[in-house]
Amino acid sequence: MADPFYISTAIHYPNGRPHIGHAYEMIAADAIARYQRQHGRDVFFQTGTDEHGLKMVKTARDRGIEARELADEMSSYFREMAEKLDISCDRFIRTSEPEHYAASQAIWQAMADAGDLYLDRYEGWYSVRDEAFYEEKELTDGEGGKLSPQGTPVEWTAEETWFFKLSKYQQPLLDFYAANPDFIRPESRRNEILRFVEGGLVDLSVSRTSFDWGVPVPGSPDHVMYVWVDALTNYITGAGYPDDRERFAKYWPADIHLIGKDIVRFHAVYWPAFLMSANLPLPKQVFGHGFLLNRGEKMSKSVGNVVDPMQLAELYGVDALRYFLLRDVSFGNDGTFSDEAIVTRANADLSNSFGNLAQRVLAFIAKNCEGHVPGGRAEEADAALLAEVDVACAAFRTAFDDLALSQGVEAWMTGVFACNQYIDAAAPWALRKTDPERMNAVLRTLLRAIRRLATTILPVIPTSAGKLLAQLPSEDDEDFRIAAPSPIFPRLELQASDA
Ligand code: ME8
Repeated sequence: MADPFYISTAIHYPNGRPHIGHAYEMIAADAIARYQRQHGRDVFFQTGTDEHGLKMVKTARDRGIEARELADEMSSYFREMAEKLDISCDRFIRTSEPEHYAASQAIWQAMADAGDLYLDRYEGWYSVRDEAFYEEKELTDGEGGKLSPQGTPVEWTAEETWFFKLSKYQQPLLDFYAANPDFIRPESRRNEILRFVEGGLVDLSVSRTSFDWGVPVPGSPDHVMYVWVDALTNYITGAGYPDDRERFAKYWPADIHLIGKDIVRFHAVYWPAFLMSANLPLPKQVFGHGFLLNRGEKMSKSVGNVVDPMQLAELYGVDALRYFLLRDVSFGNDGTFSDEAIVTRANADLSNSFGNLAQRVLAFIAKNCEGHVPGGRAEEADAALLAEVDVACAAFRTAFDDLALSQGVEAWMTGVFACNQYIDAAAPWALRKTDPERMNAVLRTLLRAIRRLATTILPVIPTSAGKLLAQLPSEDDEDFRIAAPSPIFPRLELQASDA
């Protein structure tokens, strides 16, 4: 039976439309999921929307609608975006689903049974934008008042709430990080979390009474769960917790929680502590990717530089956008984007290099060989090229196994360059009259190389690599006929997006 592989993205707040950061995270997770599927893993890939909490309540109130209505409307845009960007998720979860309420109440009950929840009064700072509690020592003074470490405003809150005994898990967490050095990646995020936990953990307020848009706390009808408790639980809801034991045993613990760098604390501190308390296995890895910057600038509604990923996909094509994001952003670090950068990268790599290579070879065979190339006379250069392509494809796989996505794509390009050098040196068009036997071998070699390269890059650009593969013969097909190719990687012109 295939080895299971569970990957999740963060679930996104549907308090507004999706932005390019959301798209980036889904695309990265999708490339990993597709890659693992291609290599035989039984993949479960989950994404979705995080619909509770004060931020949703306040946004809905400002629009004069109910939180549920806001969630229904906005969640549908996230789902549409996932479809548009070819995100191959197996489940799009919404935290407003009844099944998720049941899972959240079950983990709550397990934490209560462990003696880790107690009722007390909370007084402290809360950031609605981050949906996070902060200690006084973490705050800085801003113009309009105190600011969280993320630079968002905080407000003083005081209410009766349930507390989770987070302090009890300080040492177990430190022991766990020490025993599992790859639990938090990349290294910089791991260090950040180690410092935070070593600094001491205070118990966490995990319920709210001032609004009712959330999962009801079992046995406490006036309380709803703190949004992060139910949000994090989405990962096990999707894996079948608590009732579908077979499914849960298969997919849990998750292999990768892919999230952005701003929410590593929730995933690498709170979540494992909740799971330890409920006596459930911990995820294998939390990977905190970097942030996308618009021409080097942080995106924000007030600056007005928030970019609609659907518009970019519309202007440049889904695969050009996917390719750019995975190739140009060093995975784990921040990265910057602009219309020019997308167009330059897609034209250089996809249109001029890979696309042009495939187009030249296929068009030549369709036109001059009636679509069919017999065996021909092989030379050393042919095996040398295929070996180079295989090295490039193996380097792609090694990098993808290690989540070094941009390095993987870069390594793949070395295979494309090798083909372009080979075709220029072998010049099959010149051989047509002088040495057709040799020409045939060269074309065959190129068909093989292009096929291997297209197969390797499928997880990154699934539609266009799929279209190309559909035009190529499989390696052992002797009856193939190549038709005049339709161009797959058009040259892009710079457009005026909002970026
Ligand atoms: O944090 N570049 O939701 P969210 C790259 N609901 N990634 C970005 C980004 C940017 N500019 N801006 C945001 C939440 N992200 C919670 C998660 S999970 C149980 C609950 C990433 O909609 C961000 O880091 O604010 C996060 O991983 C994801 O987008 C959703 O952010």
